[in-house]
Amino acid sequence: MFAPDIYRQRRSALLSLLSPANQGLLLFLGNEESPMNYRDNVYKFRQDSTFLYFFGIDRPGMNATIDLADGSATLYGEEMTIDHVIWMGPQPSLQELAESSGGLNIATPEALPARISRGIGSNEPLHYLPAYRGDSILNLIRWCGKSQEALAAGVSEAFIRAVVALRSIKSSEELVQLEQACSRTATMHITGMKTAKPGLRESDVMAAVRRVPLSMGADTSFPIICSKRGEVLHNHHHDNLLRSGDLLLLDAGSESDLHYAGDMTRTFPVDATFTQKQREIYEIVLGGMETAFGMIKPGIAYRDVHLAAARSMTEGLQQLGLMKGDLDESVAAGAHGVFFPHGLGHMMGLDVHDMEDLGEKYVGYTDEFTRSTQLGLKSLRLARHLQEGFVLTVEPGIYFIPPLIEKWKATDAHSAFINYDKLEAYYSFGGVRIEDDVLVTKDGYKILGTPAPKSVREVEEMRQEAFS
Ligand SMILES: [Mn+2]
Repeated sequence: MFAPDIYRQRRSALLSLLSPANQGLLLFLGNEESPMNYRDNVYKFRQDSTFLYFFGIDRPGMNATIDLADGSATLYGEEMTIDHVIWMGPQPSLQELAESSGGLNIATPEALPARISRGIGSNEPLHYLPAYRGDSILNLIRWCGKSQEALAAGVSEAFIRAVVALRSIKSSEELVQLEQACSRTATMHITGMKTAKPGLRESDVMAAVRRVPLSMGADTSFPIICSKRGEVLHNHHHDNLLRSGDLLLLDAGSESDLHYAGDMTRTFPVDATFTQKQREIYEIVLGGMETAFGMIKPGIAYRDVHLAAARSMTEGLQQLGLMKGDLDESVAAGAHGVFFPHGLGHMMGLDVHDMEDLGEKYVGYTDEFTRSTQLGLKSLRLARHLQEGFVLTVEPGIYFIPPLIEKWKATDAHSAFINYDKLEAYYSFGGVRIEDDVLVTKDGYKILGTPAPKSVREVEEMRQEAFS
């Protein structure tokens, strides 16, 4: 945990954003253990990130409230009994947890539904965030006596906006965690580059990469994507055999000690060097990334950065003869979407897609931006103007997705901008994505974590190590 003062300060910052304009009770739902196949055989526990942010208590079965009337904060949980101690060893008491969290009242789990129903009885507003786990939703239904639909409609927008405002700006102690997560993440990618070779399976590389955070007492921040079919954007299968001539896409990240995320992608040849075709596409993606870096600073809309990266990659694809026509018209029409069907990046923090549970329309979009329906732009999770202290990903990519190309080709979609007859030669190419994590600074940006090879030369040099 951070020092107790940090949590106290975060709660008082939240209070000053919400009161006195709002009255009532703020409810923070912690996460429960989650069963895999029977109750006691559970997935790895992951605490809710907003709960971690305001309370830091990394234990299942905890909930908390803050009373807007007097600012009092209460932790609800079960005290450890001798039965718990037999199975889990000595654990901190509720009182100790409350003190390490900067001072909280403590109460039994049963006191929470009693407190909520007392509030409902006196028409006190209950402020809660969108629930995303089945047991949290069931608890809310039981405690509030409302349907799931009514509860989903009744989430507190003021609460969401205040949490997003605080969690969006990373403090110095959070940046230490994010640097740690990103450095571990860089080590995962270097390990992947040192491991892959023809004859191994994707799962061999995935296991070597996964070992990095595990050996540091942490775990991944999301399921690893390690695939020679890079054009399948979220491919979680690892059963392909790596062969000479393949390109391997690795999208993986570690958590820090306090569960902050890293999220990087590297794409490299299964051989020691890129083929000419691979290098050409790789350089175009890298150019898109450099274009994006050149623009990142406070005040710029990330939607404009996304479009500039798309323009840079469209220009590269035109030079290669895969695209054609007027550059600006092509970008405006979204013709590049067939190659780059996702967004340039997303916010990152305690969650790899930071605060996605609270709603992208509050996190990545502000009232000035509406979501586009264009392929690619519609998947952009971050459009808003950047501020100093934001942490976000930059992740351009170019993919050759035969079913998508065939679908567009069949209707002559954007045929003024795409040379469909040249694309068949790329149907087995796969895809290239390159991703780094950056902090928006006062006048620019800073890449987080220790460096991982990225230029063609750096990647090929690191790949030599797999063969030596
Ligand atoms: Mn990402």
